[in-house]
Amino acid sequence: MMERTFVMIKPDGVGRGLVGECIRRFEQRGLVLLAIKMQCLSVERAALHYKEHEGKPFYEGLIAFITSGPTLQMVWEGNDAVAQVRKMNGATNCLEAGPGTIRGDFGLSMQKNLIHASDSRETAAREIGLYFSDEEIVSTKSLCPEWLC
Ligand code: FUP
Repeated sequence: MMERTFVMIKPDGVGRGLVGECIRRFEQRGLVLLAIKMQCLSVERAALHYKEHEGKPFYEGLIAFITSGPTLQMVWEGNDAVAQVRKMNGATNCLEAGPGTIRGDFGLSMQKNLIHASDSRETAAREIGLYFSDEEIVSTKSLCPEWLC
C-alpha cells in the first residue's frame, strides 16, 4: 500500500557527511522524495517530536543531542514505506543493527544513531505535520511517470 513516512537525518549523520548516502539508498530502493528541508531544531520542536519519551532517563541527553547541530527533514513515499524505511535504518541501537542497514553500516552508538523514521502511519502523519506545511510537500501527481524505470 502506498504510504508516506517522515525521515530525519540527525546531527551526527549530517556532520559525518552521510546525507547523500542516506538519500541514495532510499532513491535506489524506489522510494520517492516529496519534501526536504534542513534546520537546527529548537528545544521546543525537539520536545514535541520526542514527547513520548519525556521523563525517561535518556530524554535530556536525547534533546541535547538532537538540538546540537543541523538536521535534515524529509518526506518519502512508496509501497509500505513506513516499515521498509525502518528496516533500511536498522535497529535503534546501532550495535544491534544488521549489516546492510544505515545504522549497522555507519554507527556504533545507541544515542548517536544517525537517522530517525516514523514507526507507524499515524506517527508519520503527526511527524510530517510537525515539520512541513501542505504546500511544502510536492504532489505525487506532479511527478512524471516517464522518469521512473
Ligand atoms: P526509534 O523509533 O528507532 O527512533 O527509537 P525510539 O523512539 O525508541 O528512541 C528515540 C531515540 O532515543 C533513539 F533514536 C535513541 C534514543 N534512545 C536512547 O538514547 N536510549 C534508549 O534507551 C532508547 C532510545
